[in-house]
Amino acid sequence: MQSEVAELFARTGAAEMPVAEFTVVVPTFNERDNVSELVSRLEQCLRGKAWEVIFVDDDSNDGTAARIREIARNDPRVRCLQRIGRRGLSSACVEGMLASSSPYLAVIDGDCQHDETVLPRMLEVLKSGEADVVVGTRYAAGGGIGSWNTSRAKMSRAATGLSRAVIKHDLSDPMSGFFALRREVLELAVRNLSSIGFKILLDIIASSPKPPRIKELPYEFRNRHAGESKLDAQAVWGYLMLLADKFIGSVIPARFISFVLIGAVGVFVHFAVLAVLFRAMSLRFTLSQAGAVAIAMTSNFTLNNALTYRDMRLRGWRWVMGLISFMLTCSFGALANVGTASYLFKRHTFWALSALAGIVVGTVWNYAMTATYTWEKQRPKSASK
Ligand SMILES: Nc1nc2c(ncn2[C@@H]2O[C@H](COP(=O)(O)OP(=O)(O)OP(=O)(O)O)[C@@H](O)[C@H]2O)c(=O)[nH]1
Ligand SMILES: [Mg+2]
Repeated sequence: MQSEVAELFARTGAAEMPVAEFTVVVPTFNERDNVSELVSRLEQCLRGKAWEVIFVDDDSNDGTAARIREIARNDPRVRCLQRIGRRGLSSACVEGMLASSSPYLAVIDGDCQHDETVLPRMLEVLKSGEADVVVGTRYAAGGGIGSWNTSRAKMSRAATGLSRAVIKHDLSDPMSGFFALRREVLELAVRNLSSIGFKILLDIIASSPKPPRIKELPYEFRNRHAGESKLDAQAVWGYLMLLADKFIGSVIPARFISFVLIGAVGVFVHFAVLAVLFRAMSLRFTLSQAGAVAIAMTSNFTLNNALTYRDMRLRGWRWVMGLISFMLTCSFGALANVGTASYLFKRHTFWALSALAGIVVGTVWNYAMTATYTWEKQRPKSASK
């Protein structure tokens, strides 16, 4: 096989072309004004090394992909992987790494907040065989969180504490988005990855069948070069979903857990609206109940669209079509719920147990059907902004 490959190289002239041994993967969403700056910084700090950079852009609406291609037309070390109708930092990093063939891989943010000058040392550590994964840490001597305010710092500390529940390593910064690893680490973990949310390093470590050897290198977190942060409340939910998936994902899908929790919030919304319409405004009960159902369904749909299905969020008229399909599906779910509960109750099952069985059947139906007909089928074929 090896001689076959060598023969092919000799015939095609590929042997003369430089081949990357270090791929830097950069997830981007609306980072147009950071792209050239990052490429020139990479070019400076990795000069003399066989490197390449793969930007994985989720169809940004600010022209990020076009800017990357403009650079790539003059620099074969630069590539753009553009994903349509998809969102998600973790899945973007995984797909970027899978699109390369280098033995050594790194992930760095596209906004120049990570200190790219650490990359050559990361590569050295990997090549020396000292570690399988090298993590850029903000929480070791020599590192820092830059100008974060106290609430952001507290949030990061709390999230770091929670991460200890899913990984055994005593890492100072398991939430880091800046790291490098040997390809084998990815290959061993890739089929177990959750690929949910922002925390791909944590996902890789928690998904590795045998704990990788990890070394940490400190760096000082910087301010964004340009553009705006994408870290929001939904990213926090994504993190909780990742932890849930790591804990019980092999039994219950994380999306289902999110769907059920949001369903529970819907019950509160329902009662709050009912109290206002029926008690405070003295409307007829049937009318009040119908109003409460409509508002609770709309709020459930909105929350699921923003949190459970963040990576395939519906917008514009697709949002409206999604809401209609969600309401229709959940109405059938309610029928399945009542039907199951009544059937069991008539057969002398304890009333609370009958009701619980109805709720389980209705919820599973709602989840399974809306996953397909509300989100999968309505998924945008073009940009999701
Ligand atoms: N492909 C892709 N990249 C994303 C997505 N969300 C964020 N990113 C990129 O991931 C990197 C980190 O996102 P940031 O918004 O900078 O998050 P952060 O650094 O934790 O937060 P800040 O400190 O506020 O900037 C940036 O390069 C983003 O452009 C996404 O859904 N898809
Ligand atoms: Mg950032």
